Amino acid sequence: MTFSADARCVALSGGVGGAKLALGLADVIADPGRLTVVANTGDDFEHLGLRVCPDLDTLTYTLAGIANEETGWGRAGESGAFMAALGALGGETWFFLGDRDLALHVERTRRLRAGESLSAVTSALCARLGVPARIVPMSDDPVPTVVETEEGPLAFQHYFVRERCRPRVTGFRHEGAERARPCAAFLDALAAPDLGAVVVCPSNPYISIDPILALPGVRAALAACRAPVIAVSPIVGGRAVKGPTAKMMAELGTAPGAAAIARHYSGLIDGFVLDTADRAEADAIAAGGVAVEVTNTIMSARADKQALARAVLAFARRISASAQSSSTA
Ligand code: FO1
Repeated sequence: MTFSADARCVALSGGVGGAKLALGLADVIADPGRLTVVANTGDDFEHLGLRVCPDLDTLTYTLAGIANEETGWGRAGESGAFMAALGALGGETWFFLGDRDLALHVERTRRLRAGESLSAVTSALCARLGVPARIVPMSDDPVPTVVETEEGPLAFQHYFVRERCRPRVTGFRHEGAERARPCAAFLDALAAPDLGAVVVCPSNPYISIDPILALPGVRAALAACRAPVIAVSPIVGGRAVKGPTAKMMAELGTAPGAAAIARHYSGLIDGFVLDTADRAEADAIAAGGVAVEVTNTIMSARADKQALARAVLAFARRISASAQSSSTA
């Protein structure tokens, strides 16, 4: 299917960087209801008795227009009375839960305990917050990421927030992935006959995208889908736009760069988008057999997010058109 005005789009995403492109896609797609954003849930954890789903929530707040633009996570206009009161009682305060954000964790936890699935709760809360696109957790089953470090294994948020990504990484485990089932809405979106593009957002490949790819059947569904699969590089000029991607690559023995990200996704993607700053890497990536698009990938303003989304969808259209013309030649 060529990406036409009424085509569907699936985006695979982690938190902050991915949410920026998801917002751009929701803005430029003719009907944002035809955009399905699949969120990594490997970062999820139980904290203070609550179910916290950071990437799902970053996507929800961003697409609802209520995200904290400075941190990228949490809500705008947030206050910290609960955290301050908890700290005064000697409670755990290493993971900041703002007063408004807390409401989401309390309500989600209540509904999960009452027997609703994570996807049902997410869909209901997104509707309440006015999210125009469909946000789907990768799975209703828990698949917590464990970061293997030189200091031993660490639960994801202990590595990321409590230890501030300091320990040297040696690998990752996606616990329970082999038994988990991808959400039905995720697989249905990939199987849609009018799917025009699958976008792998500029998220950390190891901790945001690999957990999604680790679910049984996902790689096969991506290979079988009718649309081109396009990844956007989270690395610009050898550095991560945000977060520890470059640090992790270096610790795992891979020189951080756009070409290394393209190699990471080899066999999965049809197209790769890299930043103009990395133009010199384009030929090497194309030699690996994927189509390449060079454009500005830094998304500071809303217009940058929309411009990148338009470029990605136009790229998908070109890849589909050239596949169609070579199959009819
Ligand atoms: N990241 C931090 O660096 N420090 C925090 O205290 C923190 C709290 C937090 C609360 C809710 C939420 O949805 C996200 C939060 N994050 C925080 C971000 C988050 O843990 C990470 O950015 C992601 O897991 C990585 O994608």
